Amino acid sequence: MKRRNWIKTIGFTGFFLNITQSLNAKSNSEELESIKQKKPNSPIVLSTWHNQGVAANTKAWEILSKQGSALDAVEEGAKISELDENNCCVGLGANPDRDGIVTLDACIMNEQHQCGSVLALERIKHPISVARKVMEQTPHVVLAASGAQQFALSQGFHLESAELSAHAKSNYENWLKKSEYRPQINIERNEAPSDKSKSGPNVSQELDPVIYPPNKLEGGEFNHDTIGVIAMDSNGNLSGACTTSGMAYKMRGRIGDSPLIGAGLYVDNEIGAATCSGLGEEVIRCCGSFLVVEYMRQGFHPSEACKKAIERIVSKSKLKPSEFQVGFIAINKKGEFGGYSINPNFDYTVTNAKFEHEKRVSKSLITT
Ligand code: SD4
Repeated sequence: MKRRNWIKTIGFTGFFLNITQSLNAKSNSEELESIKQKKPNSPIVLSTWHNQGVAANTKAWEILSKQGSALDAVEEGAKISELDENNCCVGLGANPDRDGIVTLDACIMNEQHQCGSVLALERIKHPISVARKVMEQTPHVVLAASGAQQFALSQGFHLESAELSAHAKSNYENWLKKSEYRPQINIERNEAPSDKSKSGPNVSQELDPVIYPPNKLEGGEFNHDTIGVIAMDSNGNLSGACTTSGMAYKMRGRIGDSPLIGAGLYVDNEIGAATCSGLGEEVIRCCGSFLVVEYMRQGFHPSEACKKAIERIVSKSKLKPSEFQVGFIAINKKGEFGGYSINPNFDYTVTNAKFEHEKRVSKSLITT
C-alpha cells in the first residue's frame, strides 16, 4: 500500500466516527467539550519475528485500523501463525516433543487484567482461542493437557489429526536417528561457534555440548518462531497473546514460558505490554515479561525496560549469555515500543500509523 494511503486508512476516520457516535448518544455540552479535546489514540501492534510477524500484524491491523479491540487483534494475529503448516514452532504443523507428539502452549491477556492459558494442548488448531475461552468462559486462568483438550471440545473446537506435518515428520525422523536429548531453542547466530573457518560471533569456543543450543535444528531449520503479539487499540487499551509448540523434541510435559502469564506475556493496561521468545526456562525464573512491564512502570522506555530484564536474566542464569537466546518486545501506553535480546539478530515486526509491518532488529547484549 502506498504510504499516503496507508496513513489515510488509519488516520482520523475512526476518531471522527467515535465522536459522531458519542454525539448521538450524549447531548450534554460538557461531555461534548471533553470529546472534542480528546486526542485519538494511535493503535499499534508488535509481533516477535519478522518472517511470521508480517502476516500476523497484517491481520491484527485489519482489526485495529477499524477501531477493533486490541484483544481481537492479538488473537486473530496469533491465529495466522497457528495456521501456518510450515512454522517450525507454532500450531499443529510444528515440531513435536521427543515422543513425536505436538503439544501446544498459549496464553492471552486483556486490558481488564483478565487472562487465560492452555498448556500442553494436543490436536486443537487454535490454542490461543482456547486460552481466550478459558479467560472468558471459566473462573480459571490455566487449563492443562487432556483437561484443556476436553474443555476445547466442549467449546466447539474440533479434534484434529495427530499426524505430523510433512516438515515436522522429516525433522523428527532425522532427530530420532540420534535421539539425543539436547533441549534446543533459538539462537540467531549465522553459524555455529565451533566453525572457526568463518568469521563468527564473539563467543566462547568451550561451550558445553549438552547445553549449548545450536542455531538450527538437525534438519537445518531455524528453531525460533514462537509468536508473541502485543497491541494497543484506538481506545488506548492493551492486550497480548503468545502461542508456541515450545522446544522441539522437548521432554513430554515440558512447559516453557510462553503460556505462563508474567513469563512469556504480561499486560498492565495502565503501563504497557511485553512478550518474548527464547529459552523459556530462563525467562520463567525471572518472570521476564512481568519484569519488563515493571521496569516500564518505573519510567523506563520499552527498549530500556527490555534491556534491563535481559540483564537480570543473564545475571541470574547459570548459562553463559552466548549459550542461549531471549528476546523481549514491549509497548507502553504512549505507543512507544522497543525490543532487546541477549544474542544478535532477534527481530520483530511493528505496525502503526507510521510503520507498515516494518522489520526491527533489536539491540542485543552480545553484539558480534
Ligand atoms: C519455550 N519460549 O517454549 C519458548 C520457545 C520459543 O521461539 O520462544 N521459541 O521456551
